[in-house]
Amino acid sequence: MRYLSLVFIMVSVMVLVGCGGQNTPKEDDGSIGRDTVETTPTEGTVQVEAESYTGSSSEPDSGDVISMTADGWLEYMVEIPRTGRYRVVAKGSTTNGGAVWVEDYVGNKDDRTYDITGKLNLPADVMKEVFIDGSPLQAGPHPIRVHAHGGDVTLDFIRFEPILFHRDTKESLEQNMEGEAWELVWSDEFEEDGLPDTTKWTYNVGNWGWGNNELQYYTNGDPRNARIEDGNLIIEAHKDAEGDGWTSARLTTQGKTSFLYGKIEFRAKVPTGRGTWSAGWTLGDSYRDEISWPYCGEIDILECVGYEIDDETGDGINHATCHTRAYYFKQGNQIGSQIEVTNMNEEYHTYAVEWYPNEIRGTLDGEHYYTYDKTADSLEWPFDKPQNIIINLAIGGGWGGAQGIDENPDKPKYILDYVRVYARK
Ligand SMILES: [Ca+2]
Ligand SMILES: [Ca+2]
Repeated sequence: MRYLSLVFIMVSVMVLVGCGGQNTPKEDDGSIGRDTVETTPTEGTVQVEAESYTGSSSEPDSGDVISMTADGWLEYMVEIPRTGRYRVVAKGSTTNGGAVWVEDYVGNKDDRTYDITGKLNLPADVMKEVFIDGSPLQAGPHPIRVHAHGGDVTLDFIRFEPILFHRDTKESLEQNMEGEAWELVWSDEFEEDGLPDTTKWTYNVGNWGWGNNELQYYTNGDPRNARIEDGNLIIEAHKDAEGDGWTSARLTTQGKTSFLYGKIEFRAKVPTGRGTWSAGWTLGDSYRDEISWPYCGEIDILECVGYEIDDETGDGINHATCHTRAYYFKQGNQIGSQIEVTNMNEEYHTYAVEWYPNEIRGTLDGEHYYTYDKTADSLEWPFDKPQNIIINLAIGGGWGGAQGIDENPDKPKYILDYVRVYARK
């Protein structure tokens, strides 16, 4: 669901900020939730002093803090000890509304700009720690650039604290795709009330913008944002009354089960409302951090934005897209199709792909409307390796927020009856 319109739109966003704190990363399903920061110092934290820069946009002062004007930057080489999701903490201040953001893999061969934090809004005048959660970083050297944005900033340090180490996916299912009939091989029917089944799903947690300047904080096991009710998984976005911004949920099979080939189905209703961005999709199991993408491949199966859905009738549009290194937004050549969907807000529809060894076919309620069949090499066809299933409801971002966000939204609900994977037999 990512990146589609970044080339056209850069939306400046407010991210959630707060006081810093260290926390304990977990090996299993757990990662910290928004309100559950633990205080145990942890292995794997890396702090980079502002004054130890290896490059800069201008000649800064010496001292143990560094000042930059808006659009200034400082460069560092950061050695990340272990692959995982990180909290990124900045200690600094601003006199005029400045923020910082962190660019990863400066000088990468694909000439891309990897924003791995979104804006960290600094406090006025007093030096204080602010942070965002969830930035993906793989073990190894990271040439980073800390950019000032929107005002003058003074920076003391940047710190990377692991909140969840990478887990290998334990089970990979390869589906036979020859034969007439379909046979169910994996599903979640969402039949048992309560939290989602953690033998099937893990949470992606945080508010780093998710590569799209999205607004929401994805929570960890918060039933307000993800719960099973009356046979459905409900992913519900909330706007915090205290002005802390949005929360929502993103569930992935990464770390549990990955899939190679098969028919993947989402039976769902999606929310209306400007700013919502619902998705059911897959991401290559080789994803570790932003430089993995789009080499790892991505298949967007259910993808729709609220401003394309009529608030009255619920009629809207679904988009199916494959992203690969050969065909993606940077070249402006990603391959997708769209289809009109009747009352997608209040009626269930079945959004699916049939993923064969040489072709991916998108269907809506069984009607074929999309084909991706570029298979010349791994840049065109990374789809000979397993993918994880992801379901999420984003708010704002380059595409979802392109026409603004409703001022007084109801709680947008993305309702899934089931997710199923079939093989042929
Ligand atoms: Ca310092
Ligand atoms: Ca169900």
